[in-house]
Amino acid sequence: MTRFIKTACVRDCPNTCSLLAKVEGDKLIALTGDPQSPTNQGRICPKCVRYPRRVYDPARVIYPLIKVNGEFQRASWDQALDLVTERLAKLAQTQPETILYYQGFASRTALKLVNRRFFNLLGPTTVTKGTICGGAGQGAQDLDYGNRISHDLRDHENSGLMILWGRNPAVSSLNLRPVIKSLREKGRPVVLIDPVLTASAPLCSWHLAPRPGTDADLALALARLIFEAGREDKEFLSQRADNLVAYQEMVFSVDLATRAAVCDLAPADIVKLAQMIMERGPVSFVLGWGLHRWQNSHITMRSIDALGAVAGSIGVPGGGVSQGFEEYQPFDWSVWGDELQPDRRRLFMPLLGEELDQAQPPVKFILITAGNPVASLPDANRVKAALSRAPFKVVAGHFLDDTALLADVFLPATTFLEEDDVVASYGHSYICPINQAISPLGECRSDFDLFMALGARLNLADYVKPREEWLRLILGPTLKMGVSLETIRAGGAYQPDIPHVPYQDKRFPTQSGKFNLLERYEPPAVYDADRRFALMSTAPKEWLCSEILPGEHLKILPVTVNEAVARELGFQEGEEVWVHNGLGRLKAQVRLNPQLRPDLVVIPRGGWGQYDCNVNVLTQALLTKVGSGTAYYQSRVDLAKI
Ligand SMILES: Nc1nc2c(c(=O)[nH]1)N[C@H]1C(S)=C(S)[C@@H](COP(=O)(O)OP(=O)(O)OC[C@H]3O[C@@H](n4cnc5c(=O)[nH]c(N)nc54)[C@H](O)[C@@H]3O)O[C@H]1N2
Ligand SMILES: Nc1nc2c(c(=O)[nH]1)N[C@H]1C(S)=C(S)[C@@H](COP(=O)(O)OP(=O)(O)OC[C@H]3O[C@@H](n4cnc5c(=O)[nH]c(N)nc54)[C@H](O)[C@@H]3O)O[C@H]1N2
Ligand SMILES: [Mo]
Repeated sequence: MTRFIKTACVRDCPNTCSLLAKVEGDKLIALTGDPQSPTNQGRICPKCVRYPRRVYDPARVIYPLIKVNGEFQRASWDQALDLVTERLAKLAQTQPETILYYQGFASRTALKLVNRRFFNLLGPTTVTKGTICGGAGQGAQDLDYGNRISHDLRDHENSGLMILWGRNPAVSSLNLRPVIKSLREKGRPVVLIDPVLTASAPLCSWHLAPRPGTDADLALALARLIFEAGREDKEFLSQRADNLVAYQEMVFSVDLATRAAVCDLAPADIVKLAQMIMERGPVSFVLGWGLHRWQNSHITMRSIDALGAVAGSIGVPGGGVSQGFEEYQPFDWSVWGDELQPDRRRLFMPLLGEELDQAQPPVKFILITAGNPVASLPDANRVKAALSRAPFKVVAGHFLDDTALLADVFLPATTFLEEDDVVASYGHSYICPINQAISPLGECRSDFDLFMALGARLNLADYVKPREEWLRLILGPTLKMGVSLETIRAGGAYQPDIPHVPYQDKRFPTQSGKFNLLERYEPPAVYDADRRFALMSTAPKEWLCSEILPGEHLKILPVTVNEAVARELGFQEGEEVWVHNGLGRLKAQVRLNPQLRPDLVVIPRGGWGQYDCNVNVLTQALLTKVGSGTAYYQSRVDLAKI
């Protein structure tokens, strides 16, 4: 008998698509987009279409493994959990700070909140702080608005002009693509600002490719041109914004030619864009994660927020500077339990290698769920070495990826098709159900069941509760607003407290109640300036983060290079070269592109080191100055003949 079960994709992606799982007997046959979903409206991305292959891939590990003399051996859950709890219990009593919990970004569901609670109940264990995903944007926008809230996707339809800034919707934003199409059909321009010539460029009316990391200068130059034309939103700036004098001083302190030189754009192009902003409003600025991965990301993001204010975009239908949503917004964060351990040690996730090397007392036990830090964190060689040195590692996941290979105990996790849960999104405000479609494969267990089992073994009072009970506790704030769990399970519901158009009353949860204009410019931070190319290790179309099937890794990673530069260096199309810097080197195959900026190369992120496909052997572990994010795109490399 064929059944269709409503569920949603839980991976780190702004779309969080509602899905229909087609199931026959207990077998997942296919995933399709849920046509009743107001967000993806039946659409589905190629990665989700292929996901059933991931569920059933023969390389998926579906039994617990314990490493004996360097080799993994199949074990029972009891054996694995006995080993884990024996170690945990001993350290929790004597040196809880030597226990580290690392929670990755692969699954962003409601019930994941209980994972960290377990470690908080155990004592002052060590956890991570900072993020490898979107921290910089949230941190920067919180400074300007008091709280980052974006315009609903449906409101973008009201825009007169959309500016996609550091975002690659052809790859990462399935739900934005119909909006882009519809705006263009209505004759409203969509401008892309991205140093890289991406697959999104053909979807847009115009593509501007500034020097990487220099967008703040572009935003400030645009603001100056709008002021000079006397077309700024005077009412908002004078009544509802703070720091106007300092901001204007900063804007006028540098002329157009100088700013244009910083971002390596033609002054005439900046003038043209300024004219579009003045004539085509309301303007929606839609920011991507490419802007997050720089030490001075906050300056970029805040100067675009300020440009939005100058352009009259804030709190206006069809306007806004939209960057994302808080995916844990509908849930009760106190379940996380961090306030139980205010004085505990926290290691920066983006600097994990260095942090582990320097940790005193050293970390002795690491548990990793839903993450593959060796492939995903910057400075992979250091991360791998530091994790290897830690005496005992437990990894819960799906495959023997680079991180799992280092584990002493591997615990087989379910995929979202095998679980009941709820998920919200950082790209929209629709809460989606995760309804179990099939039984867990082999002996796989959800993280939830794993932590309940650990909690039971360690007698953690008040922690071991049925799934349903935890879900209702976590969803407390949403249930209180009148959305029932049953409604969510039946398909989903919008978060009632998130407006289509935020800040329409022009009141902000900042100290003064006003919008904060950026006061102080900082030039783009430079690292490794002597190396020739900026390394853009961006999201590829074919896979998501490091979720690649063992059989589907490329034989060799491509490195896209400007054609003229490659010729000057003596490289041919298809040639294998070393991409290198002070951190490491990677063999890659040259792809020539005549239109790419000459000062950068592009290599897709997510590949595994065990297949020589990990670009993060070349990325610097650098923190963003605001939001504790990761400045991946600030890394620089050279190319060399093999
Ligand atoms: N297919 C696929 N989809 C994905 C992912 C994936 O790996 N594969 N990853 C998911 C995740 S985890 C996330 S966080 C999102 C990310 O979604 P996106 O933000 O769309 O992805 P990125 O590739 O990180 O960056 C977007 C663009 O920013 C550009 N960029 C980099 N630096 C700058 C800069 O200084 N200025 C400007 N203007 N642009 C810059 C890059 O060239 C890139 O094309 O996508 C999600 N979706
Ligand atoms: N060079 C470079 N590197 C980057 C980026 C970049 O722009 N450039 N972007 C970064 C970004 S935005 C992100 S979000 C990160 C993502 O990096 P990570 O946080 O490492 O996440 P993933 O690679 O998606 O997943 C890792 C593993 O989690 C396991 N998993 C999936 N679901 C579950 C589950 O429910 N439970 C358990 N226990 N395991 C599960 C899967 O086996 C998967 O292999 O990568 C970052 N890395
Ligand atoms: Mo991400």
